Amino acid sequence: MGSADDGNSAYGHKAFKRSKSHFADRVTADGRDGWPVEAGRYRLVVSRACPWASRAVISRRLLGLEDALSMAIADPIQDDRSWRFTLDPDGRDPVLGIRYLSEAYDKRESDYPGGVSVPALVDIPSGKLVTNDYQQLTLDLATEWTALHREGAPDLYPRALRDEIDTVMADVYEDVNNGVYRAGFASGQEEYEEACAGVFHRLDLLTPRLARQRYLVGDTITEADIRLFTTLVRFDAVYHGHFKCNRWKLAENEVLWAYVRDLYQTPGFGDTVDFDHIKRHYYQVHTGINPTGIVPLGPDLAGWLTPHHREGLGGRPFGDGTPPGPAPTAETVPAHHRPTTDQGD
Ligand SMILES: N[C@@H](CCC(=O)N[C@@H](CS)C(=O)NCC(=O)O)C(=O)O
Repeated sequence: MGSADDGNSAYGHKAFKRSKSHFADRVTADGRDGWPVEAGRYRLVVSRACPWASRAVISRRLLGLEDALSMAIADPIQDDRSWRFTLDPDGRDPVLGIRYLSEAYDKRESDYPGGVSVPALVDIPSGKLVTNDYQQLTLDLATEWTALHREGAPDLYPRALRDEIDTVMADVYEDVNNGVYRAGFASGQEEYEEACAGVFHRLDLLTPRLARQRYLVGDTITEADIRLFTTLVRFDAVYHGHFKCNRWKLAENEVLWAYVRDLYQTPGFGDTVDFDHIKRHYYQVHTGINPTGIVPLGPDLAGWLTPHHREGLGGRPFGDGTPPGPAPTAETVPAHHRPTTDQGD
């Protein structure tokens, strides 16, 4: 698979190192890289298992870009040709007409030798990959795609708060988003201990901050919350066990557990989360660290829907905007892949 976080290749005897996105063209309002923002032109290819792709999935929902930017959901289990569209009829993405995401990479650069990763933005007319730069992708959805945002879309990267958002995100990336991977794929005790300690050190620092304020920066949801959420929502399901980040479970930290439940219950966050894809991907694909491929039954998901009582902290989730409507029917996460209420839904 030659992947960035693939359990079989990413951790040899060297420290885990995340490979850089190779294609970093940007889709912008002025089209300066040759890729102008245009409704219906691009396809966002994701795996619901992947935390980096999930950032884009959430941003797209919050900003109401579903009609303008369609989405392909890959099978959570890659094969030796990487991400594939085996969830679709005939195993082909119905819009791009391809069976493997690598076909879009190859169209962009023939015999592309690097890893194939999600999220990926693909130009529908040419079938070519435009970018797999997940760090820039969500910032561009927030700031370059504004002409196509829904009415009431929040400002996820407000100009006045960018320095603070960038600072928080840099620490969260290093210690938390990527820290869990460094712990999980560590090939030595010392490397593991350093990464695992870093994860909890950062979470310990974030806890008093999030005890005082509802969101990470300012009083509304921003890009910083999206990036922390995508790791926290996976924490007890995969990082605690599979990646050995087990000083405590998120559900044992009253503040962070309430924070992540608050976001989970906010339209555009929890409705993108597929716990089945998350668990099967990590436990079945990383055979280097889970050779049996056995997927654990727990944890119990019912807690995700319990009251979080964070409204008392103030804050306006969408600022002057409004929450997004429900996810398009075709993109609804199956009921047995998410927590359900006792009444059934
Ligand atoms: N590789 C990307 C980050 C995105 C990423 O690592 N995605 C993972 C899934 S969570 C992926 O697609 N890995 C390739 C694979 O597993 O085949 C980068 O660092 O620029």
